[in-house]
Amino acid sequence: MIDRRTLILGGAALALSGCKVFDGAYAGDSALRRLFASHEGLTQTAQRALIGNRLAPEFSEADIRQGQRPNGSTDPTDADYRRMAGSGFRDYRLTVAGLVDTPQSLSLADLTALPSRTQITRHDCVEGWSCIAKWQGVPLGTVLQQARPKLTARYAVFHCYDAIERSLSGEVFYYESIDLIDAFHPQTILAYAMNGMPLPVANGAPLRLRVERQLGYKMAKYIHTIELTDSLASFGFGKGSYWADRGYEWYAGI
Ligand SMILES: Nc1nc2c(c(=O)[nH]1)N[C@H]1C(S)=C(S)[C@@H](COP(=O)(O)O)O[C@H]1N2
Ligand SMILES: [Mo]
Repeated sequence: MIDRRTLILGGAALALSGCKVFDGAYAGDSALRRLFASHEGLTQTAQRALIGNRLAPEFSEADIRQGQRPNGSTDPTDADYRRMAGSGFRDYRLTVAGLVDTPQSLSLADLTALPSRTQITRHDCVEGWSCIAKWQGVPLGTVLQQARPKLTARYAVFHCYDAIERSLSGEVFYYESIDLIDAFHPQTILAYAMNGMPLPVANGAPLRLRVERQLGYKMAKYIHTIELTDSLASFGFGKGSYWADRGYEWYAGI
């Protein structure tokens, strides 16, 4: 199972790698990947117990070797989205709804007026590449606190502007979810800036999630609504995550 050597080697590889298309430690077939990201490795509960509430590693400016590689949707075609993007997201509103006492509708100006956090972290995509970038945004916990979650709330579901799939039965818009432990983690932010610039459209403008201890697909881009819920059963095929509903892990811990 997990021997000390694997963990130490994994840690060293993490510290050394920059932004590479293929990174040894997290390549699709590596031992570390299998250990941390598969059913054969650890159950979600054991994984949680192992990593606890630790912080994800943070890096220095010198570790940023290239721009964040855009992946998944990179240019939503939704008409409302296009209109907002055309005017610098002046009319953008983030809705916070569901199991909250005071639902919110926040402009970008509202969000950027809140205390922000900046972190240089490594994004690991399940496809086997990683990138280090600097992210600035408002802690998700701050925004959720303003909405006053009800005691029954257990998950935050993110609804996005991009149709990731189109078929005869209609469009499927990207959706993701995390539990409130991760939602209130200090490094979990709603990012509006990347590498010192406003978040580009390709990377999720105007607002995307950073949940640093999980894989890239958890980090919803193009967020318009955050919905608090006590159950994921009614979202997508029941897992509340576009990719988890299609076979990936819901808890994509790294
Ligand atoms: N709304 C939305 N969020 C998304 C995706 C997407 O297609 N749509 N792709 C996910 C995946 S698989 C990855 S690796 C990251 C990519 O983020 P980036 O484009 O900033 O690199 O966004 C994630 N969040
Ligand atoms: Mo990804």
